[in-house]
Amino acid sequence: MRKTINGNSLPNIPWEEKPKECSDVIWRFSGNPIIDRNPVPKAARVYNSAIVPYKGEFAGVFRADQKNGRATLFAGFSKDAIKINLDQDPIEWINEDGTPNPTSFAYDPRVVNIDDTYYILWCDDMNGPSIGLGRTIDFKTFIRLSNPLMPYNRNGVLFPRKINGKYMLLSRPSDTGHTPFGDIFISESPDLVYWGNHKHLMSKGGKGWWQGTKIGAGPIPIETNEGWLLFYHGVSGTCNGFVYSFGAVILDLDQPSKVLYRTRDYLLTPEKDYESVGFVPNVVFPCANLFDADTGRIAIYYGAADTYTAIAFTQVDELIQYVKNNSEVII
Ligand code: BMA
Repeated sequence: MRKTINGNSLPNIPWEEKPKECSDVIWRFSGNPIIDRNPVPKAARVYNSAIVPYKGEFAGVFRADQKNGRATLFAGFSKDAIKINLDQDPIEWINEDGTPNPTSFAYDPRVVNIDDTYYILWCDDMNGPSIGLGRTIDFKTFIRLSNPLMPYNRNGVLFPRKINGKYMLLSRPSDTGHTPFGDIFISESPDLVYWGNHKHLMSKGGKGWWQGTKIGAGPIPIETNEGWLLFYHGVSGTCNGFVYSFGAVILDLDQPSKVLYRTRDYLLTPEKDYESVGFVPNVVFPCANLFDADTGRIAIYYGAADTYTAIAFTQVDELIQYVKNNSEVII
């Protein structure tokens, strides 16, 4: 039988079958949250983080807010992608020539493996929020590259391969604060240095109030035979502040600037205590997914309440069917 996901088999990703009483297409890991407060002395809260397969096990780049409140990135390793061994100290970024090039703040990392290199994108400080880009091959030495786009911008997500000979980048132009607006755009580059052919990809809003204020790309898109499957967060404004939920969209494989299907309703919204109580209540913010092409299992890693790291599961065929059947495409 033809597999739906075009990717590697990864039978060792975390997985739990859907509970019998669950009628949703996404369900939470019973061991959530997987990272509690203060996991190492310098990290107070670890959330909105990225994990990838690495040498038969897993490695990642984790957002940790330190005890001075500043957001920083830490590397971490894991045998099972559940128990994370976080480094004791933040990543020390260097330039290509080895000179130090520290970040003043860094948050919401995404990591993508292209050929032998792992590229990291994060929200960087370039006289205000912008998209940072760096690379590593071993999660020990981290090299900073030039910022792909002008500030102000957040939620940079790179596709896992070139499409029609170009690297493709999703982003969400923003402001310097907590940004009360925002759509997703797509840009392309031949070399990860020069970016252009910028296009608007999708708007906030539609019937779904859950995504009425702003949206932003989440984990690295998954290549399926129905298109690129991308989880994204959607934000609604309430009397009590923003609420972050997430949904999914399917983009055309050869022309990813074309939206084929998009969830009308959220897939996951803050409901559990670890999602609705914390440093910033009512936030689920996905930044990574692990998947097994053989079984179609997907484990989504999301930050909860800007305090914890959690996992949710879905199965690709069931999810794609759901998105197609419950779609509202808002360009
Ligand atoms: C966004 C980002 C995320 C955070 C969210 C909720 O602007 O800063 O890191 O999870 O706000 O506070």
